[in-house]
Amino acid sequence: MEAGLPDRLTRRTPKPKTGMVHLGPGAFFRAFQAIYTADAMAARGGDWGILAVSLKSPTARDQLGPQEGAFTAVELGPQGRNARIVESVTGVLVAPEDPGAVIAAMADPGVKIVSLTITEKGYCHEPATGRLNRSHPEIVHDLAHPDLPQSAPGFLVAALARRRAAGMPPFTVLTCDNLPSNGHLAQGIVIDFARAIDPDLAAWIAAHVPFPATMVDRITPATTEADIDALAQAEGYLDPACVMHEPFRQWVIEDDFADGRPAWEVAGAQFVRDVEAHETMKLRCLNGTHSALAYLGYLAGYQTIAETVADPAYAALCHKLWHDEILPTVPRPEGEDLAAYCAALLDRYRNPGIRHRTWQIAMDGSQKLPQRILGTVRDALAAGRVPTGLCLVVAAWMRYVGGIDETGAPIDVRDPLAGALRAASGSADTPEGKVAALLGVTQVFDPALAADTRLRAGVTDAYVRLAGQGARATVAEWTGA
Ligand code: CS2
Repeated sequence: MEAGLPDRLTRRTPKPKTGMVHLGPGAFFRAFQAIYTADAMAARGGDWGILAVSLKSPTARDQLGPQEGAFTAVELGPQGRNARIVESVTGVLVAPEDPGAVIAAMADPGVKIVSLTITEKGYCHEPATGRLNRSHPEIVHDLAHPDLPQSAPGFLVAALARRRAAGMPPFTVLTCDNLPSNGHLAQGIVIDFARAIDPDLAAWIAAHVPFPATMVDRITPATTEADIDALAQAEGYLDPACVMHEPFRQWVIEDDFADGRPAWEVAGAQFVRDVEAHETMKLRCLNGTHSALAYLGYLAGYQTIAETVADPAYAALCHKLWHDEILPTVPRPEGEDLAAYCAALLDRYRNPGIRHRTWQIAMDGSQKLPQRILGTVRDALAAGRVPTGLCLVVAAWMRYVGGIDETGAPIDVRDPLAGALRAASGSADTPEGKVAALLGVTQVFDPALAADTRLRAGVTDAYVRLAGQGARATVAEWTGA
């Protein structure tokens, strides 16, 4: 050890046997599924250790590997912090280093579940339609080289093909990303991919592989160097794999598994027959306003969600969006009180311990807008209402992807379509022209919605206001705050 540097966190308990492979071992997975699984195994046992697979970078392996999968989860509540060590992860593979090892791990008979937190873009789908994007570069590659995949659909199909060929039962595919009907969406993508290489395999997947839907919820900002330093100060060890999260967690799961599952219910997971209503509530109420605060907050110069909602105009924005535009489109899930749900959301956003950057949430808007904002817009228009607040959010996203902020500084736009969006925005000089060009991006806006003159007029009007007076004044004007 170098003088002054604390020792690295070390594993304290023996590794459990691996029963799950997880694709996408980022902060959210660690703060969520890894904890639920650790709690389930602590209460009920079971061989449900998780082999984590990073599809892109070696970061997760470099963080978790030297700690044999152990990491610290720090709960940050209004009352203070509470750290615990989580030991449900058994190892980390880096897929590009050895795709064959990943397929072999997924095809291991001890593995009953393959779970995913790969973010929206990891599904390689068309956000506007939910179908596999056959011209996505990774899909083009994987269809040409099915044994050396790069994408999540490619790995799932390769491993399922291996199991089928060996006469083994399939695993359950458990998607834990913020997408509508996420199980159904993942199933459609996997089957589309399989059909392109082997129609019999596609039929076997359709008949035998469960894809339960889930709703996942826990606010988990990206870990920063400052978080790692603060943990080292507080606990006396170094843990670059640590995660910071809010106290709240909610996991709603459709109980449809091929070959067993951890007793996640002991940790509070809700097993229900119909997840859809929960998912719609969460995507539209939470993620919808999160994205609203991200774009409108970022443009106004706010760094974090807590900072943004400390401005009364932005708290009023959330209330008005929920009450006037979002809740009228949301069916009440069993056991939920929608007004209480939204009130609790604002408290969660206000949590001073959580530094969730507007820039982080603004990322990948092209993949997020359809299910967070545009579905609500479509339902409101169909009911004869023009959702002017959500039109303002769409306009703020358009300003954001234009790439220049209100002070004239460049915005670091992270989005798989960043180049195309920037080009669309730059293709016209007037607000009308820019809005029309961006509404023409069919990966995001389905053509029927984009052609709605009420939407076009609402977004254009909001864009003019944003460009003329800035985001803060426009939000204050809209809310009357
Ligand atoms: C956020 C979500 O980054 C984002 O886009 O809206 O990650 C959000 O924090 C989670 O869905 C909360 O469960």
